[in-house]
Amino acid sequence: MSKTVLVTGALSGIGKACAFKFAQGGYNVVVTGRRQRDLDALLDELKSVSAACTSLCFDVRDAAACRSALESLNGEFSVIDVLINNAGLALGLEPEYAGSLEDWEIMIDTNIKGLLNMTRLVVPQMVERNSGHVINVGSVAGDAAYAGGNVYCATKAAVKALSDGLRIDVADSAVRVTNLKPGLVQTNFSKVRFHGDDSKAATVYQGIKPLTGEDIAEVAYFAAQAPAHVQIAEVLILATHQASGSVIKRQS
Ligand code: NDP
Ligand code: 8X3
Repeated sequence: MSKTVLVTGALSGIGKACAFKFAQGGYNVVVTGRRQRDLDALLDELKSVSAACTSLCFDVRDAAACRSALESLNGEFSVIDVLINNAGLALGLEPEYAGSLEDWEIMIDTNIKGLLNMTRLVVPQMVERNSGHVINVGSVAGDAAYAGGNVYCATKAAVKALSDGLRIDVADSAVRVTNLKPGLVQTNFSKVRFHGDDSKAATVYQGIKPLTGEDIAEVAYFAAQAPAHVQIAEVLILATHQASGSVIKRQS
């Protein structure tokens, strides 16, 4: 019987690439996002790869919406074997003393509390079944702060702590926990960070070949497909000319 993966924030970037990679690998796929019309279009695309896919429309910050969306799953989608906590964002790159309180709240509510909402709802069944895999999308930003990264970096450091904590809490079961820590990945990420400013977003990837969502999906899939006794606990994935969150060698 095919396994089922649920990917949050699957409408673009890393999440979308994961949805396709797991569909190609024969998984039943549950994609989640915030716009039903876009989810319908994504399902049309995914159905050319895998017949077994469905969508859930909700905001990961809304705990009640997360719950009712998950409760609506049935048939081959009702048992989630792999949860990919991917939905997340950065907003702003201002110094910590000058940032936007609203941006901070959105990042904390999405990147930390949204991930917790999903973990709290999905993992009890995994523990009960003694089987399952949680793949959290953290970041190199969680390893060390970089200029202007402050709150975003803190949320990704929290993803590391929550991944490590969960791994301890499920260690007496066969549930596995992976923290993926990408560096520069060219997605909508920077456009969102700069509130829709395309030209500012483009400068982030100037002079360096960035990673793609597909590069990260390959690693997520590798972790999920590892033999049951192998737990890929954490992976740092950087572009070749990136050495850390703040050391990036650009060609002029
Ligand atoms: P994208 O902006 O392309 O994708 C982010 C996805 O998350 C979108 O589909 C977005 O949906 C969704 N999302 C955001 N907020 C919510 C919410 N409240 N509820 C539901 N869905 C939401 O960027 P990436 O693919 O790059 O980002 C995916 C993850 O990867 C994030 O956690 C990010 O922090 C992390 N990451 C990204 C890196 C990069 O360089 N790109 C590097 C390291 C980590 P919507 O369109 O509705 O906003
Ligand atoms: C996204 C990567 O370095 O822009 O998490 O923070 S970075």
